[in-house]
Amino acid sequence: MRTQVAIIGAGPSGLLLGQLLHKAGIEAVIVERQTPEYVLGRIRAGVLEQVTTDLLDEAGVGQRMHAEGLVHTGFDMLFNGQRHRIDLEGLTGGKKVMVYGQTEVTRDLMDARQAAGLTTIYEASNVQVLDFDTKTPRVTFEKDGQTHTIACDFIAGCDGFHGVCRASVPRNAIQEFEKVYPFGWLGLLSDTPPVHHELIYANSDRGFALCSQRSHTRSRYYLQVPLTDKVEQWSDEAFWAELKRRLDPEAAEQLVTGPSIEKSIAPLRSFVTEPLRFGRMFLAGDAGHIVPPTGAKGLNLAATDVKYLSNALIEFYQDKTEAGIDGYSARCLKRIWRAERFSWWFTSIMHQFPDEGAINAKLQQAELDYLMHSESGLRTIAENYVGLPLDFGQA
Ligand code: RFL
Ligand code: PHB
Repeated sequence: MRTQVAIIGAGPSGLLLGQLLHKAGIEAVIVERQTPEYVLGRIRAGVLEQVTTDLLDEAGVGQRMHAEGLVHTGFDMLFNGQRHRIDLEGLTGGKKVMVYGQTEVTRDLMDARQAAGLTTIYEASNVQVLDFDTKTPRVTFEKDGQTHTIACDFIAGCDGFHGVCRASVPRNAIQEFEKVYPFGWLGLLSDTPPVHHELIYANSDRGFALCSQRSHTRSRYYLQVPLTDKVEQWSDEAFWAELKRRLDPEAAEQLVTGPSIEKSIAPLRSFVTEPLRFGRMFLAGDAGHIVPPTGAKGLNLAATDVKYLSNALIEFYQDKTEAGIDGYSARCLKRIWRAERFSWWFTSIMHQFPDEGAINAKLQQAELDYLMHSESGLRTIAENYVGLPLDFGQA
């Protein structure tokens, strides 16, 4: 088989890249190791920046998002027993975010890909990326007991944190920056109305909690838990009881509980790979970087990487210039580090750090109190949360 761009991974990064390239008349094949149902079963991101919703529109898949997604103009921060609203719209000159689940984004992209008759190979095992330091890279994989080869011009590594692309780069050609946090997030999805019409990020002395949502009838909640906790230890009843303890009395009283549809624990990590280009292979999305979910930046960063990459590939094929692919890494990394910094900082002021002593909690309270009473403090949170413009760092 031959194609122009072999995309590894059919998560949001790979699918969006496939769609943007298709719109530009560039051929791509996606190779994914899981089934479509498995990919859709992973409950992850919920908040899309305007840059991301614009990209989904550009890819021609924004219709259902605009019909069913929830536009949010602010969110609440809870600490010291009190809630404070961050007026995103007022503080950023009119910017908003869209609450629309990653599952739905993925489903919309999968449907569009299928409708356009584009090739996605699911359940591919032993995927290998080869010769990406030459002009004739190859991808090999096994399926139905046979080994297949894809010859291509470029490989796009959209295969997430545990993928094969980054792992195939020689160790002396790559630098990795990493911070692992001493806790995880236990997430619960339920068909219950959200406790509040906007998100609540809570710093409590029992640990962080987040009240999010997927629709007016479906809620997503998270609790900070020790890394040693196992999801089996957490009954639904225990989850709801703990969440109530971390909320203010009004929210605790209004919380509607019900059976979980999904429950899982995710570790928290800050991680960046430099560079993101290795000859004719590029890393995009979680394959190249991870942010702790507190700032809701992971999927949004993935979308902007993909936009930069599709622009670079379009320039290569249409304008016969390599300037875009040469600049890909530096262009992405500038934006990535800004989002890494915000996600790390927001995580550090909202969670309990067991090893840092009582002084840490006191300093957090002082910082939060300062931020809530400072116009520039509030603006700092709001402008980072709604996200940077796509052309950030171009001047
Ligand atoms: P994905 O989604 O991990 O997809 C990678 C795909 O590659 C496949 N794959 C392979 N395929 C072939 N061969 C191999 N060897 C392969 N190895 C892996 C995998 O099966 C998979 O299908 O990466 P992608 O596409 O870069 O997307 C990134 C996002 O998923 C991620 O950044 C976000 O989910 C992060 N995130 C959030 N981001 C936001 O922007 N806003 C949020 O509100 C938000 N909340 C979250 C989050 C992530 C979370 N977890 C669980 C880490 C909340 C949570 C709890
Ligand atoms: C979610 O709804 O899953 C979600 C929302 C905001 C975050 C992280 C996750 O910061």
